[in-house]
Amino acid sequence: TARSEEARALERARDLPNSRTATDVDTLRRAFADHLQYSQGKDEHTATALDRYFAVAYSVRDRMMRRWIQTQQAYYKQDAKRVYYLSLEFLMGKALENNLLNVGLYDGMRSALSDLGLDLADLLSQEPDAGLGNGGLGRLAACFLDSLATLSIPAYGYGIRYEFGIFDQEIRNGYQVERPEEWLRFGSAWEIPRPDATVPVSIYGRTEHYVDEKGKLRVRWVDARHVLGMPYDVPIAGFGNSTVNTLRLWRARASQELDLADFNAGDYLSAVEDKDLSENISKVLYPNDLTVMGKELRLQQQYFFVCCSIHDIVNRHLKMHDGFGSFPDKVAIQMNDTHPAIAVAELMRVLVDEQGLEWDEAWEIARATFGYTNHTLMPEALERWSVDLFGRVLPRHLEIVYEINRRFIDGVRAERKADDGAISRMSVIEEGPTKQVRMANLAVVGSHSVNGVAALHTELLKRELFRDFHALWPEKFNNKTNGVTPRRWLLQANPGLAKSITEVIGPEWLTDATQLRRLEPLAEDAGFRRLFRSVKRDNKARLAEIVRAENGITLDLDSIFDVQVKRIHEYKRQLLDVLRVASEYLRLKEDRSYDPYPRTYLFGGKAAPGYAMAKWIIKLVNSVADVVNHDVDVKGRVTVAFLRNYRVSLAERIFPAAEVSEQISTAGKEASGTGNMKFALNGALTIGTLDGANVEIREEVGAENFFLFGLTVEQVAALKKRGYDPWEWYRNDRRIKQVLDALASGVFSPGEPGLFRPIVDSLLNGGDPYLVLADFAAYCACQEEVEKAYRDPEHWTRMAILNVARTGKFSSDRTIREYAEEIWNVPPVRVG
Ligand code: B1H
Ligand code: IMP
Repeated sequence: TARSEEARALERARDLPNSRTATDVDTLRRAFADHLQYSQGKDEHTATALDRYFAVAYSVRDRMMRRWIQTQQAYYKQDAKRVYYLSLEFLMGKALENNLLNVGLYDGMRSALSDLGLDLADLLSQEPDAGLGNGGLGRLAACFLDSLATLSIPAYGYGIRYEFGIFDQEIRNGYQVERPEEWLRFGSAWEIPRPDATVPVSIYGRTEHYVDEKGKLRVRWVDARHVLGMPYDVPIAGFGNSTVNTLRLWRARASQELDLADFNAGDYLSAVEDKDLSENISKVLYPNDLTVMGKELRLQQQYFFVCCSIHDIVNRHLKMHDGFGSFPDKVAIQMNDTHPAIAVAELMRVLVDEQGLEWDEAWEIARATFGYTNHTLMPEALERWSVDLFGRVLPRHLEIVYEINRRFIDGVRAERKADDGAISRMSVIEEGPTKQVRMANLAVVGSHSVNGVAALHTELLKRELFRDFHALWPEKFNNKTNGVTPRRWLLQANPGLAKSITEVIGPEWLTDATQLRRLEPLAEDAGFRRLFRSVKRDNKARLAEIVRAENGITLDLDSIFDVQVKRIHEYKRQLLDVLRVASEYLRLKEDRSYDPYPRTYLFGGKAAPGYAMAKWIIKLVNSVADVVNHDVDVKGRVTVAFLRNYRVSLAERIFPAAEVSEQISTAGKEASGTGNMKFALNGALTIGTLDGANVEIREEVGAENFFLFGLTVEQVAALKKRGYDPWEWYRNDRRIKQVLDALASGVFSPGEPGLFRPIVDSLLNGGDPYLVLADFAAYCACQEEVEKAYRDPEHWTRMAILNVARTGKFSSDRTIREYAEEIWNVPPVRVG
């Protein structure tokens, strides 16, 4: 009752009319001044732009706090079912502008600052990107958080608070150089440490089987090393509602009491030195996109964040419920790829070893709770851990995985549901010279739902990677086509277009993107087309400023902005793009009458530091740029620029300025793509293959508003089966021969003739696994169609407007609604 008295008094105090957090312009200005003074300790003589940024950020954060607490209380009061999104990556980018827009403070804050002679945009640029992810998978998680909050779904993101996010990419002499990204150097305005909610984590050690007081056989994990997980909470505000959800990121801390106490007094200094070892777990994001690194530290990262998260989830549940009967009715856990798949074994360990449940009961709960999203069919991304390593780091989990597998296989055998071949393919343990734990199989066996991320991808999952599982459990498999948040990727990134849209169809599209369809008739409105073009031109000018500052290149705003930005990977075929650009250059040189429409080719993306071919591709783009941009014969008809350090905040400048979107992966390789959606939503036309979500984008926008080329999945398979010989294409296609010969002879590497041999070699002698040469001619022909279309600006603008109007399906709101209804069974909880 002392507590409830406090609760009532606190509530009364909180609910007093609070002038401190009012949202009128005068109060916002006062808040800014106060934070500059009281939080930053600065005055007008000493304040830096960064101080001013912090003052704005804290002013906004203050205005999110009430809603945050209210939201969390509403979830408790209603005993709501919650969704937990477990992901090793959250590629959030900057938060301030997004928060200003979502909570409706943007205009007010801008006025408040402009009265002080400050430009909000200057302050926004001070914030570092939170780059806690590699690419599409991590950014998808970030878009999902925005949609979850906007749809009022009780949700939590769980991940790692990496001290170093994705590296900062520099280009030196055309080569990628990686530098550590110290995004926390000046502290983050958005995270709140919660040391009180720290969780102990065990690793290593061994298991001990024993008989408990009731005579039951049980297992405990002993002689383990201990690490602590300290949570940092980040508020995630919905757009236009009062929901504020939580992104909880775990930081590894040395465990003082548990381990340091073991040292003798004389070892004090080395004990403190050893702190570093455990704190390494949350030090750095692994910078590989789509390739696993079988590193022990990576497994530690996976287990560390899963252990902390499961502990948190179970505790929150037990706070309101006795036991686990209702657990799956109150908890849904989604695994973002297999990186958190150890959660299946961890929940089993907690339920069986710690909570004393029977195996069968625990297993039913686990299966009903977990869902698994697969993001790729690429074999190099399939996670496998050697039984040896796995058992050393997680001895108890290895036993549990074996037990899960034994029961699974016994069940399938008993019911005669699969033959021996299928059983060995489905086994969670891969037999062979070195036994491996297959994380994808663990995730499938331990989940009630397995989904792919685009229609084509899901079909291929069912047909290929998970063929046997699909035959066994067809009902488990489903598709959830990816989406992107229209708040960040249209409203925030492209305010000019957003404003024009809202002026004609009203603001409903912001929370119901299908409303964009109402723009369709405007494609026939010459005035709207003019407006649309002028917005695009402004966006091109904004991007050109960046390119001038970064690359020292002046772009022609009348040229076609043709863009390929994404992680560098052979299957994404940046090579196809740059080889064609090089080929265009050679054609210009040999045929003085060739007069293509001026085009600017923009590239951007990071290569995994150990991915040699990807790094060669970056060097090639820069070398082609050097040669082409400086050749007077080209006369500005072809311009090439590689934009360094592609990241969320740069992407926000690029998509709105793009006119041609390059989505040219080898058919069957890109699970979905989400950049493709951001381009289309911003009125770029796609040149693309029938891959990933391109298929659905084309369906939505109409085949006549999409530039399709290239082999289909079936044709790729047929060609490979027949025996693909790239040399044939080399001999039979003059343009291919010409460009590869030029590359091999050093036309694009003056002074270093053999430099690009590795690229030529991988295409001709390495078998060209991604069929760059096989699709080259079709790609070139399609690019001619693009050019022809662009020469008719009215027609082009019509197509571009229809792309915007018809990409509403690719809002992550639609995606999340489908997850919530079809996988999680979680209804919204309205707050306030
Ligand atoms: C995607 C990854 C990925 N698929 C392993 N798989 C990683 C795999 O650090 N690792 O080990 C990191 C990332 N990322 C991407 O997911 C797909 O390639 C895209 O096509 C898709 O759009 C995106 C979101 O679903
Ligand atoms: P958590 O979700 O358990 O981390 O708690 C976060 C917030 O939920 C707290 O700050 C409270 O606002 C709210 N909350 C936690 N426990 C209770 C409760 O027992 N009743 C009502 N609200 C609660």
